[in-house]
Amino acid sequence: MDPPEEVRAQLERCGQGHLLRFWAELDTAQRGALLAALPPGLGEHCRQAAAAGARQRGQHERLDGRMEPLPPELLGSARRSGPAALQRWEAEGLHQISQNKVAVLLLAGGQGTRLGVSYPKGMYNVGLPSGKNLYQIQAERIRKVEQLAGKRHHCKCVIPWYIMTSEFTLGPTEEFFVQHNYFNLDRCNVVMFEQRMLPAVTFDGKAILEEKGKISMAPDGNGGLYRALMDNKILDDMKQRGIQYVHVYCVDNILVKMADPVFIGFCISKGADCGAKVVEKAYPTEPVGVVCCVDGVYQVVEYSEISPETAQQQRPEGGLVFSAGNICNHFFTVEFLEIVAQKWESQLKHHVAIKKVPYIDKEGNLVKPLKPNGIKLEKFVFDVFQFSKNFVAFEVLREEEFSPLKNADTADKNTPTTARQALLAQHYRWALKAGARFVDENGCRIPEKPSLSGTEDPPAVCEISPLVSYFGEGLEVYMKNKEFPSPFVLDENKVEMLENS
Ligand code: UD2
Repeated sequence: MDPPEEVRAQLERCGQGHLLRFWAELDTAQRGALLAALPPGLGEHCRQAAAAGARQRGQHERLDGRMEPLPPELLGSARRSGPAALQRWEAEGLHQISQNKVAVLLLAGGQGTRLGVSYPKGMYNVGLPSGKNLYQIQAERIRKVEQLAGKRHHCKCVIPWYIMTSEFTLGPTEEFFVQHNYFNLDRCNVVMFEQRMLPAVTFDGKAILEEKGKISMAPDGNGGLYRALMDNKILDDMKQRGIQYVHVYCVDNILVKMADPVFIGFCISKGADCGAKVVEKAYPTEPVGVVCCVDGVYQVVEYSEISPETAQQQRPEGGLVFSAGNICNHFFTVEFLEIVAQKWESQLKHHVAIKKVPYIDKEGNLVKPLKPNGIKLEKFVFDVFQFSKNFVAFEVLREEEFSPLKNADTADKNTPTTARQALLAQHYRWALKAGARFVDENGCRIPEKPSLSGTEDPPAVCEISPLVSYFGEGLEVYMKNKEFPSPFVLDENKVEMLENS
């Protein structure tokens, strides 16, 4: 059987006739699947990708001369603010949570290529004593902060969890949540939806076949969020539930404060429609975007798009000029998301990623290229900051809030080991602050090390379940002046035992 004549003619016209090269070898199902997968606007997409790729390989768009750091009045800070302000923001955040006006939205459509696992990153277990994976930690933090807000305001409240997945991650993520009984969340409050995919394209503008009957597709970037919100009627769902504020975050930060009341309260108290959490950048080439102004408009310049010279610029008093490191934790009002989705989504720019894309050559062999051969276009979630009427940024302490899992343990940064260390260092600090003491297997006191950095092993291993404490609060009652072995896991069962002891 020949492909429908008009399809062949259409593909030939837009320079994509090669996609039917192996038609004769495909069975009926494969033929059907190939035709069904031909995306609308394929020719235009391939033209755009090749042009963008050529521009990028020539030179990055030069933003350097146009970049300015964030004005200080726009940058709130957990470090520089006194306890009264922090408590005020936290109270505001908890109040909004208790009113069921806050949701969290996870960006989980990425492929996790750098970590090198074939399953979604959220399922990863970094080797904590409890064996918890990232999804479980996040789910338990949601439950705890719901509890804190409910207790303070004498009510029961819900933080819906929206999870954006892609063709690669939806199936396994759903299955994982079912297997784990949705980590004891009510499953009607966990809403998974899918982002779109785009074809990978060669430098000369041809869509790439990864199998004889299959085009190589990749998710359209975490900025695909805005299209996906519309495609899946997620904003309608939010409005039906009365949600007004959304905390958007990326999957791999083991220290993420889910629905962080302080951040949410800060943004609301400033009347912001859009906000970004930042940490001070650790070193010039750290792979985090910088939040800054370009031509007077707030935006993030991604680590792959900033020049080394600009990244290295120093302030006269010391420290980097562009130091506001994006940690992919954003605040949006639902109203702002609606305006973006309806009015601005189509104007979001495509960023170019040049990648090694496996392909089927003319003879029908699968080739794994050693050099980059393909262009993937992606939108970025933060590219909507420019449309904000009132943008704010909020600086938090790295050791308390940011330790991303990006690479396998063969790398020296952002690995399972560094993520585990960061979490255990934090919990050790919390335990010491609550008055705990640790002893070794002979009952001897383990010398304390209160000023522990996030990148070394604490002298005693103590993991605190998020179901017991969200951010170090309420631990004195279980830990003050008590001795604990190392390793020690403070979970709900232990809490019960300690209460009865
Ligand atoms: C992201 C930020 C970067 C910095 C860093 C901190 C973007 C574009 N860049 O860089 O500025 O803050 O994180 O850790 O936000 N994702 C999707 N769909 C996609 C692609 C990615 O949902 O098509 C998700 C992915 O699953 C992850 C998040 O977006 O949760 C960030 O993706 P990444 O890890 O590839 O981003 P990275 O580290 O390059």
